[in-house]
Amino acid sequence: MRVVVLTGAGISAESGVPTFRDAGGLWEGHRVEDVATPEGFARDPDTVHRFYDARRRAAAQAEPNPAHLALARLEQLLGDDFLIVTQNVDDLHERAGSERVVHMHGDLFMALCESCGDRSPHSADLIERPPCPNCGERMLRPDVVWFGEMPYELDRIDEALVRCDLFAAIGTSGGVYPAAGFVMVATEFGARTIELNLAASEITPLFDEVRHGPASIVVPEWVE
Ligand code: BV8
Repeated sequence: MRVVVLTGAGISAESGVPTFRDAGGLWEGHRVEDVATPEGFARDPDTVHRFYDARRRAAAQAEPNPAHLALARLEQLLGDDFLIVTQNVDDLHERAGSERVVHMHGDLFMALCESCGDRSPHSADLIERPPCPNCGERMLRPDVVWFGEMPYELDRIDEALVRCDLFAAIGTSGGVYPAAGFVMVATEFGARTIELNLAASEITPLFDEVRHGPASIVVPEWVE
């Protein structure tokens, strides 16, 4: 049984990491779409650094919840037949023990150098413009995928979607593509699909089965 699980901000909500919808899509009065874009970063890098520095600090304080831990148990059972594709940029899946995790929208704890392209682990604030460990230039940005940028590892994700027998989406509003379209790819190639979410999402109608409730309850129940 090959299983692919797509996670969104809702799986980390009970760990105290705010979702995009909870913030009402705003940050310091800026629309997230304006802050999480290359144009927003070019226009006002300090605001964007403040946005990500604050989220990195919050994520570092958070702890994995029973939903993250249940998925780590499922990976123990299924091994290479299991894959998490997360839209989240926190590291709670890894801290729960998951190893087979694709961060398609990047990782708060990695920095990308705009000068030499080097990607390196980075957990401190970037607003002070620390030097790139590779080229020394002070051109580091958060290694996250902004709107209009190409998500990471789409080929690997596509291959897993085409081959899987079961596709689950957990804690995502299904408003951002190409992630929101993964359920259609899995369905097209014969997988069964299930959505585990607090409430109906934009893609609920596309799933074979839907279970509503907080992830820390419905995910362990589903895994057991
Ligand atoms: C791309 C990283 C080219 C940074 C993020 C028109 C039509 C279709 C597409 C587009 C279009 N116009 C533009 C596009 C493309 C665009 C897009 O989709 N725009 C949207 C706004 C329409 N997409 C892109 O630009 C992507 N790149 O398209 O490249 C391309 C072309 C073809 C093929 C490949 C590539 C790149 C998008 C990535 C943007 N970066 N994040 C950061 O984190 O700051 S997006 C960010 O928001 C997340 O990563 C996530 O993807 C998205 C939505 O967030 P969710 O995780 O779903 O969270 P949300 O708050 O929305 O919802 C929470 C859910 O949890 C809710 O349903 C709630 O009910 C539930 N919940 C809450 N509490 C709980 C819970 N569930 C369970 N338990 C709980 N306790």
